[in-house]
Amino acid sequence: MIRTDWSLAEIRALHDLPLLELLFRAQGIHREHHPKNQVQLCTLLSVKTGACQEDCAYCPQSSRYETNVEPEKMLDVESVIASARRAKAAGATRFCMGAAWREVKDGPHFDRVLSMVSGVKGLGLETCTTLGMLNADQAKRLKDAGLDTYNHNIDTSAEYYKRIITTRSYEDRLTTIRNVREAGIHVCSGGIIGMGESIDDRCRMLRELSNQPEQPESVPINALVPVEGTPLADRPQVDPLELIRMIATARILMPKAKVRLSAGRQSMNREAQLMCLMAGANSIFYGEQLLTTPNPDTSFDQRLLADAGLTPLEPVLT
Ligand code: SAM
Ligand code: DTB
Ligand code: SF4
Repeated sequence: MIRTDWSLAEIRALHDLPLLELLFRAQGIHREHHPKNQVQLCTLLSVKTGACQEDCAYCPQSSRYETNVEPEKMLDVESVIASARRAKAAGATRFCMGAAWREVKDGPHFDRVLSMVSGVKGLGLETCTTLGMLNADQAKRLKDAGLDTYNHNIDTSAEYYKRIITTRSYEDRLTTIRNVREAGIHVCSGGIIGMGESIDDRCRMLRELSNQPEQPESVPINALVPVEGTPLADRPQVDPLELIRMIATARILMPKAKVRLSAGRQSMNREAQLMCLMAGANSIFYGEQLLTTPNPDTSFDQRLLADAGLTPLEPVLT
């Protein structure tokens, strides 16, 4: 039932369907595989901000660009658990911790992340981390600490990737994803639209994700948040209809995955956000901040859910 042999032409044909046809098909598949009228609330926290050596062109945390992100020392375990407790009290069921690292290095910082994971898990929240590249042993240690999911995006197509990041390869990314998979951790992998890539690049990215031997459990679709000082600062805002098409196509290709309406909601109206949910998105980021950029207020999202008759999804712990 789950196909992992999609061709670019097939994906492009889905992507380019008349929008209402695409939405209709995506919503049908969504209803077969996911509870209706539910949305998962996920809160993000940057546990180590800025001063990153990498050159990811979209990222305000790279030390190579002059942005308004102030590098910060890594947070301590107690303050992360306190944030997670607040997120839970506000209604989140998943807590994602991010670090501005190229890769995980063994040592006290990684040990601290492991304690953060166990602590957050202990609150009854789903845990997710995004820490850069990971080897097999590190993946296993995260699993043992109670990690449910690891986020590592492929970001775009293999071809366009080289225009966005030069300091680590597409193949490196796929290796990390394999290490995560082999450790028995759920894979969260997706990408960004609005970086100047073509529609075929977007479809190639979806082909890479959906043709993995085991499709990712979680697929974040981000609209670029253009940040002053980064090479992509002047990119125009993504047209929400393009984001809706991406989400719907991802939903059809990966029926069981949680497709996540991720960065970029701040510049979208409520109707567009609801269309993303109708297209098959399962979750939103919930809380005033993503990692370093703003996200809608929790009160805005609570209203959105209430007005649309949506309920927050209950946590599923592995
Ligand atoms: N440093 C780790 C890494 O790069 O793997 C983890 C954190 S990194 C910020 C996680 C993901 O956030 C990136 O792969 C990218 O897809 C997304 N991201 C970063 N900056 C973004 C932006 N300005 N707009 C949209 N998505 C962004
Ligand atoms: C993902 O795909 N999107 C999130 C999460 N994974 C870690 C990050 C979005 C970051 C947006 C820019 C910022 O706030 O720094
Ligand atoms: Fe560093 Fe991650 Fe930002 Fe790239 S995306 S510059 S690796 S924090």
